[in-house]
Amino acid sequence: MKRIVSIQDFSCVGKCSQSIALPVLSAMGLECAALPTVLLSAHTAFDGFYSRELSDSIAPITDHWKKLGLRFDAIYTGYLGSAEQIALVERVIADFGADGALIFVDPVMADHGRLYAGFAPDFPESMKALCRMADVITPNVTEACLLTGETYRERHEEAFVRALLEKLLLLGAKTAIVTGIRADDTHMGVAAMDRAGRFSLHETEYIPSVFYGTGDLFASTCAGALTLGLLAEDAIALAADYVVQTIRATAGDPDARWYGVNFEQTLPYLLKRLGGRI
Ligand code: PXL
Repeated sequence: MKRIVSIQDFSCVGKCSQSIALPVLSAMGLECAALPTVLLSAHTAFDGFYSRELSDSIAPITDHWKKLGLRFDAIYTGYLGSAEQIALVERVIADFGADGALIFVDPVMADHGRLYAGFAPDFPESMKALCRMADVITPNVTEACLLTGETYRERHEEAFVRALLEKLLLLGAKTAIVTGIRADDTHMGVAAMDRAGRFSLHETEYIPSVFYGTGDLFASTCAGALTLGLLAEDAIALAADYVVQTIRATAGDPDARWYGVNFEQTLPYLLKRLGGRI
């Protein structure tokens, strides 16, 4: 059984980060270890949330893992609280990524053209350094623009997407994946490019509503699929389709929570799509 470590915050309420990664990756047949970076009473969409960075715990936890001789097939990073935390996570990657683990970095920091609240303007510079250590990076369009210096825009024709991916690859990853591509009013897309220039674009129906945690759901599923050995083009299609199924289920649920998506209900879809790969 393959083992992946998910490095991101733990929000006690609200579905994002670890509370998506753990169940999704476990359902995909992977052993999922968790390194929580920040502890929040609820994710940042809730007013008045309590938040505490767990930076002091990172080295003691990983030192113990080193003593145990633990190794990981994949290291997956998501939301990190500060530039200091990024530096600590770089150490974890240097320590545990040396023997061929897949390094998957979701540079969570922004959406809809803006940095998330709480991040300093120079945070993208630190995130760039983490991306340089990755095999695979999965920014959304806003994050990709912040990482490459491109100007953010609302519509993304293929030439723009290709140029963005080429610039992202210059950061050093083997495969760059960009999510949240809007070529027109009715589609949402995700595109991947590797260093050999292999390009794939997967489009799904655009459902016009904003749901929290869909980026984390995409990244967790994609990281899991790549760890299981799927090709990038198959991993992005699987993850994007699962997210759309989940948004559809959530949008159709009169009892849906405003703070997250009903990914629990659509896990059977994900498992069916994975078929015998687990
Ligand atoms: O979904 C990304 C994310 C992860 N973790 C926390 C967040 C967010 C997005 O806002 O607030 C705590």
